[in-house]
Amino acid sequence: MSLMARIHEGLSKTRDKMAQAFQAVFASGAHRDYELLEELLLLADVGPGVAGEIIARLREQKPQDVFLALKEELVEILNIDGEDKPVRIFVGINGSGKTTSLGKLCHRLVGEGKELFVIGTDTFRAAGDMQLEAWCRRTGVPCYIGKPGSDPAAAIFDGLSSKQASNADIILCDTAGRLHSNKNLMQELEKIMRVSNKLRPGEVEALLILDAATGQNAMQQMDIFRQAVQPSGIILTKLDGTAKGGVAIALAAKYQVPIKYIGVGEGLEDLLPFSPREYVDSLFPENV
Ligand SMILES: Nc1nc2c(ncn2[C@@H]2O[C@H](COP(=O)(O)OP(=O)(O)OP(=O)(O)O)[C@@H](O)[C@H]2O)c(=O)[nH]1
Ligand SMILES: [Mg+2]
Repeated sequence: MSLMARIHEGLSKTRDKMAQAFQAVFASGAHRDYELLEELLLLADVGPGVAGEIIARLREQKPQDVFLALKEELVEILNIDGEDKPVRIFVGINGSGKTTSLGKLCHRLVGEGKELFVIGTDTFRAAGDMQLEAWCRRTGVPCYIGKPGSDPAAAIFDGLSSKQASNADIILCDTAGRLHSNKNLMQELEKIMRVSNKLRPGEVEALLILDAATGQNAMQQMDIFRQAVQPSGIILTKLDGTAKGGVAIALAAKYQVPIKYIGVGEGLEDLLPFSPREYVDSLFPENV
C-alpha cells in the first residue's frame, strides 16, 4: 500500500464523521457555506478558537472555491519546519504510545540504514522494560535498559556514556509515562533532559507523544510538557481509532511545533512520516 493510501486509511474515522455531517447537511437541502465548514472543523476537534480564526480568514479572502481555500489554509498551518536531533527523548502521559512509537520508529530507521541505539529509563515498572526490550529484539536494535529501581537520570547518563551510544547515528530514549499534574515526575523529566544536554550539547530533543483520541486535552498536555522540556516535535498516535484527527491543526496553530510522525495502528509498519498535504487530503471526504 502506498504511503498516501495508508495515511488515508489511518484517518478514515475522522473522515467518515465529517462525511456523515456533509451528507446530513446536503440531505436537509442546505448549501455549503462558511458555517458548515466551521462545523466540520469543530467535529474533527480542530477546536473553537482555531476553527473560528480559519473561517474568519476565509471570509475575508472570499475565494472562488471555498473548500480548496480551506484545505490550503490547513496545509499552511501544518507546514512547520523543524530539524531532527540525534538524541530523541520520548515523553508523554501514561499510555500515550511512547514505547510502541519508539519501537515502530526503530523499524523505520533501521530500514533507512541508520545505526540506532535505544535507552530505557522506565526503571520503576518491569513490564515497561520488557516491552521495550521486546521491540528492540524484534527490530534488531541494541539497547541499554536502566537497572530496576534506579534513578532514570542515572540510567540515561549510563546509556549515553556507553560506547554503543557514541557509535550510533540516532539514539532513542524511552521514559516512563507521567501525568502532567505530577510535579515530581515532571521535575524528573527536566533532570533527564539536563543530563542528556550536558553529555550531548545541542544534540538532544524531546518528542511529545500525544494520543489523538484525547482530542482537545492534548493541548493541556502540550502546555505542561512545554514548560518542563520544550518538545521540538510531536508524534500523534492512535489516529486509526479516533475521529479527532483535526487536533493536529489545533496543536500546530497554537504551538508551531512540527508533527513528525503519526501512529495509525499497533503494528511495526504503523508509524508514518507526517506530510501536511496528505494529512489534509485524508481528513476530508471526497466529492464534497
Ligand atoms: N490503535 C493504535 N494503538 C496504538 C498506537 N500507538 C500505541 N498504541 C497502543 O496503545 C497502548 C499503549 O502504548 P504504549 O506504547 O505502551 O504507551 P506508553 O506511552 O509507552 O505507556 P506507558 O509507558 O505506560 O506510559 C498499547 O496497547 C499500544 O499498542 C496507534 O497508533 N494505534
Ligand atoms: Mg511505555
